[in-house]
Amino acid sequence: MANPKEVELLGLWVSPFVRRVEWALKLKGIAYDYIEEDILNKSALLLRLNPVHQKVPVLVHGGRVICESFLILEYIDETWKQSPLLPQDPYDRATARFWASVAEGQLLRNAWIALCSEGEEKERAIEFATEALGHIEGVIEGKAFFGGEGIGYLDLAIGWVCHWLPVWDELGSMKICDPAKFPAMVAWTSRFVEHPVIKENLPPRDKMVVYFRNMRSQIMASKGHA
Ligand SMILES: N[C@@H](CCC(=O)N[C@@H](CS)C(=O)NCC(=O)O)C(=O)O
Repeated sequence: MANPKEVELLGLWVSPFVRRVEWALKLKGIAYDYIEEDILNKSALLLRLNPVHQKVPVLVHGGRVICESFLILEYIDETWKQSPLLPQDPYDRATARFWASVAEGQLLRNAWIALCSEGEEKERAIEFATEALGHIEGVIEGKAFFGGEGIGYLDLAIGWVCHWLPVWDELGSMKICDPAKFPAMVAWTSRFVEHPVIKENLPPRDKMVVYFRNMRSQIMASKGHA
């Protein structure tokens, strides 16, 4: 039988979805083996473990497989109770999940579309992303972290805004996370990246710029943009 304590993570260095899982494991002090995937040449292991989406992150715990980063965060929180990530109160838990889904479905999705598009499509995506960020600004106002005094589930869910969004903003010549419009979010990003677990587990910015610049060029070329 598989060792029930054994934890493995299939990941990709530049993925915000993978990093949020790593942050959770590290905040809780869970040791794990990390396996880097090449998503352009997916391993037989990844295809076997995540045949439905064929994406990282994939967590394997004692031989059992969990896919999808938000579900992995919930699994980690329920399996290792120390340093809880989700709030205890059911209403607060539902609210945290709601905002995580808004941040993913509206902010992240549209920030990515804005990065990889031009003209009207880009403008519309920036508008949707900005609107979502405005709602999220209202949630963080007056708080140190989305989780209250410390980092919680929603901080990890939105954490990509601190390190990925500025790179996308730069490469896409846009300013979705504008300090003049979203001062509370910008203050939160500074607090979030100062946490040692986050600070020590961010991909190098210069490598990210190269990676996303190439990815953007390929996507733009496939859409017929220069
Ligand atoms: N909703 C997924 C998204 C995961 C995702 O998109 N992962 C990317 C890496 S950043 C991937 O594996 N892409 C491979 C592919 O699209 O074929 C999650 O939250 O885990």
